[in-house]
Amino acid sequence: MDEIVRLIERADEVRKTASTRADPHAVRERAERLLTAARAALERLDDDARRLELAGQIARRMADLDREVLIAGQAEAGDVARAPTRVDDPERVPPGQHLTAGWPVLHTGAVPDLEVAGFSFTLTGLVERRVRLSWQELQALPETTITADLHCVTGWTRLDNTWAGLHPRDLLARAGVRPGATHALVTGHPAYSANLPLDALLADDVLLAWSHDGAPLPPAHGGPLRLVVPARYAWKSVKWAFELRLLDRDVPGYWEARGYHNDGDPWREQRFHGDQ
Ligand SMILES: Nc1nc2c(c(=O)[nH]1)N[C@H]1C(S)=C(S)[C@@H](COP(=O)(O)O)O[C@H]1N2
Ligand SMILES: [Mo]
Repeated sequence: MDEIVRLIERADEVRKTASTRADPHAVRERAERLLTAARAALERLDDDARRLELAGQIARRMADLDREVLIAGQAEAGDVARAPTRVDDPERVPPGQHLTAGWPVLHTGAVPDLEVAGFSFTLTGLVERRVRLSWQELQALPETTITADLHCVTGWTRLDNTWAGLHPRDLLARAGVRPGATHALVTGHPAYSANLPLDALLADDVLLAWSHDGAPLPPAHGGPLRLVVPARYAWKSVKWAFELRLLDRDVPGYWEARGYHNDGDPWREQRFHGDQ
């Protein structure tokens, strides 16, 4: 544990030198290596509460490093229409967020190669019937369209995204919700997940989206199918989603188990474990 704290402190010291050094890129890489080592060392920690606390400290710093890169503009996607970068009502933008015209691509691992021909989506857990739907069967369900803002925990917000796809309510109508279901875990390729209370999953503006601004959802952004949860930071919007599991308890997803906030409400700035 001392080793982890030391690695985090060293990463902070390295980052402090960034403004005085000629090569900020090298500084960033060194800090990232130290934090990656700290994250790896977490696996050996038995104390769950302490592990989550340290994971939160690491995740916060990693997101800061990402924010610096994203602000430098390296991740402005070129192949989508520009989103607005001005608002009449400043209240529309959650605290600590800035507007991006492009659409950064963010995920762990590589973009999976998914053909719609072999794609299926499974409803499981506390459902009346476990159901697996092919792409063709999904297309036959009623389509819903929403327009919503997307807020990433690294600090960018993309306004006015129009998504089309399936509302979880219409999917769950096929499987039936068993009494006792209180939470949901949505899983995406290759090994990613996010948790939500069932109420939050069933909110009107949540979607399993297959299109964005009128075009099929690009693979890099989660095509063929991704979850969209506008009222939470974007890490809950699972890309390449293939399973919805209903549960009678809250099971943390990929980032929630690695130091991100369990709820992730951008209006309350619930970014990392330890925030309110
Ligand atoms: N399957 C999967 N979905 C994912 C992620 C991931 O690593 N894997 N990253 C999440 C995070 S942290 C963010 S910010 C958004 C980014 O979505 P975008 O690349 O379309 O902007 O995807 C989320 N969904
Ligand atoms: Mo993210």
